[in-house]
Amino acid sequence: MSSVPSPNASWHIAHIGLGANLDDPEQQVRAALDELAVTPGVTLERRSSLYRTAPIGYDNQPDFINAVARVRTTLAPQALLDALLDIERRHGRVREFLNAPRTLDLDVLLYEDRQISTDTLNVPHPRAHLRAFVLLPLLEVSPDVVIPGIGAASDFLAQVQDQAISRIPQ
Ligand code: PH2
Ligand code: MG
Ligand code: MG
Repeated sequence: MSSVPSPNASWHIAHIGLGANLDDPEQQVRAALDELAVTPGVTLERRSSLYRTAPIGYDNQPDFINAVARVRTTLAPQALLDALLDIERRHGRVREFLNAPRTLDLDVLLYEDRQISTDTLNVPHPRAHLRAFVLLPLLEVSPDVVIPGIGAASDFLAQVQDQAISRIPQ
């Protein structure tokens, strides 16, 4: 459940990664961005373009559609994740195996400059800097963003150049 912000709650910048590769993935991602925009305690600041990307980790599955959203939120990191999991469930997300095809995956990539490690949440996302499908849309919404404990996101672009990704024109 996402909570309603109190009048004096403070706002935090977070970056959310979106991914889908089943059941009209473009529509899944576009709809999820709209749902994020009306989530209580969340304001959508910027949405990246959509990108078509080759699957990483488990090859034998359809290409993905990926995007990144920059939000302002009054939700604490775990409450934000819970709100994202609610949206995933509404999109019929089923967890079959690690890196399996999915109707929708929403990840907290960054939450301010915080480093968080709990049973349910690892922020920054541990592989964000290794994946073109994260870095390109992330840099589109926040060109100067720094991944805490890792470095400037733009410094890692050269290392993901071999990963297939193409921006979908609006
Ligand atoms: N997500 C994964 C594993 N592999 N590959 C692409 N292209 N896009 C994804 O969103 C993705 C992936 C695990 O969350
Ligand atoms: Mg996820
Ligand atoms: Mg993921």
